[in-house]
Amino acid sequence: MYEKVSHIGVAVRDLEKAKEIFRALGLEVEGEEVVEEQKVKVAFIPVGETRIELLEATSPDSPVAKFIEKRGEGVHHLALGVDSVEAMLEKLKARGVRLVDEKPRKGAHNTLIAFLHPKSTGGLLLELCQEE
Ligand code: CMX
Repeated sequence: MYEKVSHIGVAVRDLEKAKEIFRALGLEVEGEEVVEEQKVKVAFIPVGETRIELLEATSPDSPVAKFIEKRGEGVHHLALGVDSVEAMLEKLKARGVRLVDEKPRKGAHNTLIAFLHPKSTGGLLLELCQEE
């Protein structure tokens, strides 16, 4: 089942600059990590039980680099926490939802993740996220 809004992904050109902006707003930045599989460097900003995830591309063919090139910096995706990504993918596939990932992949901070295609979710990139 869906449990919560896990995080909101925000695409940034420069992670260091973005961290300073959020620190100036009085927020704590933590948990920096490179997620090789997604070609991003991330840092997390906890706000209650939800986090803002800052995303900087680590290569020009990263989905985040392509996104910024096309749309500029800003909100990139919404991640919904689920108890099982695999089970949710099965359910959504059966309902005809277009999946980016047919199988769970490794996300930041020991999570399993999978993306749903924005073309079948009203233009919003949705991520399913399971804490391991
Ligand atoms: N939100 C909404 N729409 C998006 C989008 C996003 N973040 N990224 C791309 N799109 C749209 C594009 O605008 C485009 O729409 P139009 O055809 O109307 O112009 C369409 O999706 C196709 O985009 P594209 O630039 O041609 O890119 P691709 O088809 O190569 O890839 C997508 C699109 C969503 C499949 C790809 O970006 C993807 O696999 N994303 C999931 C992985 C990801 O984003 N990882 C980084 C974050 C990792 C993390 O949180 O750890």
